[in-house]
Amino acid sequence: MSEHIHQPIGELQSSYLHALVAGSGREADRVVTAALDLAVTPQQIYLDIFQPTAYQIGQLWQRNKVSVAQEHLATAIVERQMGEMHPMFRPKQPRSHTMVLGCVPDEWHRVGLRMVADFFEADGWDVHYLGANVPVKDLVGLARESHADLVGLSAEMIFNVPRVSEFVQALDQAGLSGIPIIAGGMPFIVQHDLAQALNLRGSAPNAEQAVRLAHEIVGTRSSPPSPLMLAATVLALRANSEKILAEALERSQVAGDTEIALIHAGYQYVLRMLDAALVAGSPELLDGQISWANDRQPHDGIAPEQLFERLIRMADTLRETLPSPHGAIAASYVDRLVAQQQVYLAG
Ligand code: B12
Repeated sequence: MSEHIHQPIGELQSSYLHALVAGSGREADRVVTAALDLAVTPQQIYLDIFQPTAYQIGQLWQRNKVSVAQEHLATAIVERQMGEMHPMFRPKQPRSHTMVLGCVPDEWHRVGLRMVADFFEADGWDVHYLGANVPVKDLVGLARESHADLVGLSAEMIFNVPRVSEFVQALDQAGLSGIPIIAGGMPFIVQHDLAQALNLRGSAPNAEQAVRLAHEIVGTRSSPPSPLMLAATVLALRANSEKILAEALERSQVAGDTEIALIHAGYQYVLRMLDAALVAGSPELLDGQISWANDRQPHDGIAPEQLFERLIRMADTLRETLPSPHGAIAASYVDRLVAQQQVYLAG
């Protein structure tokens, strides 16, 4: 680590380009590890290492200096690493906002949109990322079903700009014109007023600015869920408690956690506490549980690190098992415990 300590991000980026051109996933991993060791944030790794490198690979391909195979391999490495880094984009605070993200039909460049998705997740949004080449009617359908607060479209190729207009019209025809739409991709970077011309709420040249734009559009406050919504979340939690328990246990087993009876009892306890806190509409009600658990659980053979991992697993299970937005609301209560346990571990 010390030999890298003065290494500026530009140097890491050129090492990364070198690794990708050589098609070496292992070398690319070493660059990411070095960056993380230097406390470069995952967000900076995306924007200052992955994104410019992808652009350079494009230029090299354009000039016939790298082959299609090299470009495909490079992109596959970036996408693999993004998948591995995804847990680092864990939300710090929930927002109970939902967004749907998709590339327009015949748009195959999905890496940029996936970055946007991770940035929104870190910002606490409930994100539905659909990837490349999404049929207009299906994107509209999901926007309706998920009660999306925002839709984000990606169009990298100029010839796909008309598909953006088609989506705007389709959303309008479905009676959903109230859902704001933002977009991104090369045409929006080149032509700043394109979003306006297409009747969109805006565009952004990168994932960080996309989140900033979204805040301007839907507001920055993380408004707490209404009492009615909380009541519906409690019902969803109760109706799905067995499923949640089974899923969380399975995830624990897959992760190599073997003390199943103990974990089962622990998760049951968490769900009961969560139920109570949701009924009260008060995540603060759970706060004392963390110091209690850290005092008590070592006597049951459970280390603070294990508690941390298990809470994360429960939060993820809630988020992914309960229907939207109940998953996000319930998970946000457990996320609060995860954050407190993180502080406990650090201190
Ligand atoms: C990888 C790649 C591919 C891969 C994509 C695979 C995948 N899984 O995504 C494949 C092989 C499919 C491909 C195909 C093609 N490609 Co290509 N490709 C690239 C390359 C090298 C990298 C793309 C990338 O990953 N960029 C990195 C991301 C992070 O950057 P980004 O997309 O700009 O995203 C950021 C912002 O734009 C913004 N953003 C993006 N989406 C959104 C959405 C919202 C809502 C918001 C707010 C913001 C936002 O935020 C993102 C994150 O910060 C680019 C080079 C380049 N300049 O991008 C060429 C490039 C885009 N491709 C190009 C070409 C020509 C093609 C093909 C036509 C080639 C061919 N003959 O088949 C096809 C077209 C396919 C199609 N119909 O879509 C050209 C386009 C040139 C031009 N004048 O438009 C480029 C620029 C290469 C070049 N220099 O010549 N390509």
